[in-house]
Amino acid sequence: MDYTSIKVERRGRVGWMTIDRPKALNALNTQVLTELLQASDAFAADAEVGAVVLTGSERAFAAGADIKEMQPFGFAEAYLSDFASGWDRFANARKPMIAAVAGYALGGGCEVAMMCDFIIAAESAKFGQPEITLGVLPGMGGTQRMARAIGKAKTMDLCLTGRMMDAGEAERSGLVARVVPDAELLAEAQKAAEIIAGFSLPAAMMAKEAINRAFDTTLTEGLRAERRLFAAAFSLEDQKEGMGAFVEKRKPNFRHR
Ligand code: CO8
Repeated sequence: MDYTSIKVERRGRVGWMTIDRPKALNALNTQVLTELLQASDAFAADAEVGAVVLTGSERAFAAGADIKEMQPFGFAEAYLSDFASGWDRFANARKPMIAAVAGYALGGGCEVAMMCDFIIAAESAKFGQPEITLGVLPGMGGTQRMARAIGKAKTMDLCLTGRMMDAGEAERSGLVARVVPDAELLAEAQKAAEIIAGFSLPAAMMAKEAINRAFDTTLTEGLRAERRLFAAAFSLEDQKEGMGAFVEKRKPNFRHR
């Protein structure tokens, strides 16, 4: 597939997707979604890829869903377009995925960053759910993922006032895993992704699956799920290799990397 709205490349064992609509501050239209799904599927199928990074530009990760595309919609178009279900598919990618955010991550942009497993933010990053200023509300999971990530108080604040949160506040509130200087963002994301990609891929995917259970089930069920996955990990060759290497005081060489 020829990509026109994103850039796709592999840097070692890390798959990179860069949203590339500079004139619209990387607004997320149907084409961006289609291409991200295509790239994500390709990385899922590529045994050489152990982790994925999603990023935008220095000015904007993404300034939201494309307002110009949505503006003429009535209820029927919004309902039938089923735009959100494509994003659900994107969010369900199974390999670890990091969002590297500089500049604006607003509305759908913030929501897509939250679909990733964790966010590394540049100091310039600004997060917000400004849909209220457009007469609507978040529609790609913002009210749900943000409330789970940072709690009710700040989610209500951001969604009801439409204000933006800078990188420091985002880190303090737990939305963001790390904040780094802008010039170091991409290198930091690559480094983190390389570390993940160096481990056993099934173990990393199982850890991701277990953590995600925390967001949609009870503690008892979540603990059960974790225990089952933990026991299953002992059927992996990589468990033999990882624990064997520790005992033998050498570096592990995971087979399923
Ligand atoms: N959609 C379309 N175009 C956009 C968007 C957007 N979200 N954001 C910016 N652009 C365009 C501008 O229209 C402008 O284009 P042009 O040059 O042709 O006029 C260009 O990008 C540059 O933008 P600005 O001139 O506005 O740049 P500024 O530096 O002055 O301002 C801001 C930057 C503050 C980021 C400003 O652009 C802004 O407020 N953008 C909109 C932010 C926003 O409201 N985002 C939420 C959108 S709604 C949403 O995401 C809902 C998600 C749920 C969808 C669910 C579907 C099922």
